[in-house]
Amino acid sequence: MNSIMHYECRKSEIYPRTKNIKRIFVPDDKVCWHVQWHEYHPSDFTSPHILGQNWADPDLSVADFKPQWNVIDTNIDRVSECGTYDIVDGRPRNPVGRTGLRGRGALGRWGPNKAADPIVTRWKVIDGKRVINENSKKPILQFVAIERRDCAEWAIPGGMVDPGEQISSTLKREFMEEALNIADEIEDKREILEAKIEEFFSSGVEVFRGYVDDPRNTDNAWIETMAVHFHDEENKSMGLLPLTAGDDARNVRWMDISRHMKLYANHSEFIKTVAANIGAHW
Ligand code: RP5
Repeated sequence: MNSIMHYECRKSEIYPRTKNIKRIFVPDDKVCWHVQWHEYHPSDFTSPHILGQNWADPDLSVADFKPQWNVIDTNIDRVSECGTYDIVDGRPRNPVGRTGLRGRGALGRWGPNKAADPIVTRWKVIDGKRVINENSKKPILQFVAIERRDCAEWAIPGGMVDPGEQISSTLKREFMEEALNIADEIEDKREILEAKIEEFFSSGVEVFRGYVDDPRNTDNAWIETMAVHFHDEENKSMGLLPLTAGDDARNVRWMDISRHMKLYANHSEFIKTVAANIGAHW
């Protein structure tokens, strides 16, 4: 029995980034596949914008597309952190349960879609002193948050792992694209930034690995991530870099960490772990 639950994919009737693709409402007690629900016949939707993309799987009807499930399939990681997932009617089945929609939705891969989330933190400092929260008496930590262009929600600047890419590279690449807008920098400055990131990202602490409660998840495709924490204790490296939003981010900033943050998907759970690990205010 799987103890993970998903909520975000059941909150809204309309599928993200569509006008009229509707999910069936799935109550909590019907999420689990083992609970019988004979009337469950959700729509089947795969966004046209992913068809034919080289970063996405072909349709399962394509004759020479023969994915190997639950293994590293050539250079695509189709292994789930949730354990072995079932293949039903030729399609991977979401290991957490029903989502109210079949197909891949807006996700590129059938089954697990692997992402990486870099959590970059520094202490909040004013006039050279760490700011302490008066209730918890703990210092306030800040992390680099981006405002996602697709839904205007604040999030960790994560992204999808490219085929064959090391997760350590995805973490750096996504951070540089979304929080530093490295693509728009002139070559000299880009090289300096890359060197700084290389050094700063050389020591990270994994805080989460597994299923993301992402609103795009469907019955046949879902996001799994590895979230890694990188901390600038003395506010001397990353803490000083000017942030510039780029790529899928329309804004970027240092955000004070607390239980009141409203973040995309279940990103606040990852940040909560970071705060607990480091003894920061939550
Ligand atoms: C979330 O979506 C992951 O945790 C990651 O932050 C992000 C990856 O998707 P894109 O930002 O590439 O759309 O589920």
